[in-house]
Amino acid sequence: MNHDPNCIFCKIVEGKIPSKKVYEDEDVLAFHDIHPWAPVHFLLIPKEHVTSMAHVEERHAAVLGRIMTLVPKLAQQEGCRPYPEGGFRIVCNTGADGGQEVPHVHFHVIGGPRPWLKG
Ligand code: DGP
Repeated sequence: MNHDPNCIFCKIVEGKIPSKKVYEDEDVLAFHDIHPWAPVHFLLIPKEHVTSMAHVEERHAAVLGRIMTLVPKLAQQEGCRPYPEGGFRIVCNTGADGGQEVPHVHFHVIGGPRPWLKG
């Protein structure tokens, strides 16, 4: 499993940087974003260091699928109302042009009562 000792999110996985955990299993960690954009805002990451979506390989399919299947359950757990009134966005910023700041692939789950984002 790849690991980058200089990566902020790898340090969160290791517990070297504290985080407010939402969910954890062997391969996945979810924690609150330090700068929330909305009433519900958490990040889902693979524990393995994968730099971005541009670095994803076939062998990551299982963990990425696992992350996607966790989204609705965790979104509701964190305060999103049920579908269809409730909802959320999944955002995965990738690379400089995609606005990615932390180079460890992560999925923002953003939601809660609107208004919180335009468009
Ligand atoms: P992005 O632009 O997609 O790379 O967003 C990275 C997000 O990570 C940003 O919304 C803030 C969050 N973040 C950065 N450093 C930390 C940290 O140390 N702890 C937590 N919980 N979130 C962080």
